[in-house]
Amino acid sequence: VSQEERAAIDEFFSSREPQGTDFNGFARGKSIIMVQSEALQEFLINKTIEGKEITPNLNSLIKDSLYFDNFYFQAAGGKTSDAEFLANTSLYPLKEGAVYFRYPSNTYLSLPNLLKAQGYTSASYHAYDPSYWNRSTAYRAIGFDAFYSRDDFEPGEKTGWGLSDAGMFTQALDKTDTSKPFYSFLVTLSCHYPFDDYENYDFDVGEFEGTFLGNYIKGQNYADACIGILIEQLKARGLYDDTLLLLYGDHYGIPRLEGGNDLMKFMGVKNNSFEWAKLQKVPFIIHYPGLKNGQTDNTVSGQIDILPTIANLMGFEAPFAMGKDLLNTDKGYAVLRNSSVITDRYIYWSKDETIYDIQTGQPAEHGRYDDELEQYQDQLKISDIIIQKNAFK
Ligand code: GP9
Ligand code: MN
Repeated sequence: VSQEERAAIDEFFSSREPQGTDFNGFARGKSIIMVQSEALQEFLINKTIEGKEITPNLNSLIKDSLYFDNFYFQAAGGKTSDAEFLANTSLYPLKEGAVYFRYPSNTYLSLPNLLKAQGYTSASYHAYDPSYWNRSTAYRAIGFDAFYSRDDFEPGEKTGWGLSDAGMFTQALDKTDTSKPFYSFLVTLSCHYPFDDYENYDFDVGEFEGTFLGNYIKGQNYADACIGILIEQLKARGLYDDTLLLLYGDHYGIPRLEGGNDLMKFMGVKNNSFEWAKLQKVPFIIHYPGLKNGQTDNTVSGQIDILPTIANLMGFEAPFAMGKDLLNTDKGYAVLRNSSVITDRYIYWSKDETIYDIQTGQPAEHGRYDDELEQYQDQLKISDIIIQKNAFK
C-alpha cells in the first residue's frame, strides 16, 4: 500500500459517522443465523398471482420482523460469492471476476473474524461442491471455523443443483452446537437459474405459465416453503426467539434479456431503465424479539450495510466496514458495482450515464449531484485498494 493509498483509506474511515447508540448491544451475546437466499428478488414480497401469495412464509416472517424494502444487491461477476463477501466483510466485490478466486487469502476484518474475538464459532452451510467459487479456500480467510458442503449432508429430496433447501436447513440445525454462541451462515440453492426444473411444479402462475418468469415464480414459491420449514424448525428448537435471524437475497433472478419484459408487465410498470433499476432490489429481513417487529424501513441500502448493522446489534465495533449501520443512519444510498448509485433522491444508472429523479423518473440535471455522485463512486476505489493491496494485513 503506497502512502497515498493509505491516506485515502484512512480519510475514508475517519470521515465515517461514529457508531450510533440506537439498539447498540441489543442482541449482545446471542447466536446469529444468517440466510442468503438464492436469486430472491424484492418484487416477490407481499405479491400475489392468481390470488395466491408467492412468498407466504417470508411475508409472515416480515410481519414479525424489521424489514428493509429499499435494499439493493451489490454483487457483481462473482454472483453468489460476491453477495457472501459483501455481507461478511462489508467491502465491495471486484469490478471483474470473483474476489473468492482473485484474493482468497487476504486478511479480512470479517464477521466470522470479529465474532471470533467475542468467543463465537462460525460455520457456513451450502450443499454444493466445496470448490465452487473457491469457497473452501476463501472461507478460511473469511474466518469460518467450518464449512459443510455437499458431501457433509445426507442425501434427501433433490431440487435443481442438489439437496433441497429444506433438507439443508434441517441438517444444518442438526449439526449446530447450540450450547455456546454460534454464527451459522446458510446459503440456499433450490431456486437457481434457469428455474426450468420448476416448470411442472404445482403453483398457478396464470398467463406466465411456461415462461422464464413463471418458472422463477414457481421456484421462489418452492424456496419459500423451505423457509417455512426453517422457521418451524427454529421455533421447535427454541431458537426463533433466542437468536438474531437475518435473511437477504444474493442477486437478481431475472436477467433483463430473459424475463425482463414479462417482469415489467407483471409489475405493471413501463419498460425502461428507471423502472428496471428499481427492480434490482432484494429483501433484507432482521428478526429479533423487540427489534421494530412489524416495521418496514425505506432507507436506501445494500448488502454492504449488513455487517455494520449486525456489529451494532451485537455491541461491538466494525471500524473498517465500508457500509452503514442501518439502525443509526438517515443517509439512504447504495453504490452498485457497475458505478450506478441509488439514493433517496435519484438513481444514477451507469449504463445510460443518466441521473433519474427518484420521484418522477425523469432525467435530472447532472450538475446538481455530480460531486456527491463522485464521492459515492470513490468508495469503489477505496474498496479496490483494500482488496488488491491486502491493506488490512
Ligand atoms: C453454487 C451457487 C451458485 O454453489 O452458489 O450460484 P450462482 O453464483 O451461480 O448464483
Ligand atoms: Mn446466486
